[in-house]
Amino acid sequence: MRFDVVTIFPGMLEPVLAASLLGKARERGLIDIQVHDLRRWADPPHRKVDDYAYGGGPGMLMKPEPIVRAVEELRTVDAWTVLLSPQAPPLTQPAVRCLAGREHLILVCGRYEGVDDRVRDLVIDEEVSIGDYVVAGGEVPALVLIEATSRLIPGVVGCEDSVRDESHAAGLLEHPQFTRPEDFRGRRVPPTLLSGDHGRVADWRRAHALRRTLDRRPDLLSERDLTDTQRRQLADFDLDRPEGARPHSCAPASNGDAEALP
Ligand code: J9Q
Repeated sequence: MRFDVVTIFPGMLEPVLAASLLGKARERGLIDIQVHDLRRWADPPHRKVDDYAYGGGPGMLMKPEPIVRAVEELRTVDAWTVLLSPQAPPLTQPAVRCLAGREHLILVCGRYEGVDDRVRDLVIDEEVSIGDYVVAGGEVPALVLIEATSRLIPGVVGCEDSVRDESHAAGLLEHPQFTRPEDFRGRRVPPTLLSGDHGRVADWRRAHALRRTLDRRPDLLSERDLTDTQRRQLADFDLDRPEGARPHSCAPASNGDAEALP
């Protein structure tokens, strides 16, 4: 799979792409990632890539010419061009799977003030955000997209089991996990996990993945989606140490921002 990234900050991406999982996948020729400086397609001598917005207002927009020239030069017949921007639905694992099915992705990193809107009609196939929060530009979002997509390419993740497990458990959070020592500061590993009984371990993990999901991300699972087995597992939970006893987020419990909207 091939990625071409177009950015005004190429230096932000290279060190991350050279490290870890992605660096190894590139060395092994499983993915080909090229980072391009947008200024290469901007007019000399100043190579300006931004300009004021018609109608006025603060901040600069990305000029259309450099981006359109870049995509027209980089695109192949199989290319799919993605603009990283906050003005799009957030990326989900199904969307990542769809992107991973492409032969060639061209990723255009936007900046917060935005791009001249004509770029969208002319060369953008899809717009992607990574979530509802503000970052300075599309560079970190592009890295997120590349890493999430690359993990689904056969051979990129060393242990294929971990990719399969994650998709198998899709829709549920991971169960709690423990490594040595058995007793850490008086907190013991749940005895079932030490029992050596693979059936009981698997049941424990299923039950606790369910409890953790209902506790932390109830939005992922509505009551009516539960199977009979899951209802039984829930009834069996011991309630001395509810998972929800400690806060897991600094965000308001409900969507506090949304209720302020008209
Ligand atoms: C380009 N905030 O934010 C979340 N996903 C993408 C973005 C983003 C941003 C500014 C510029 C992308």
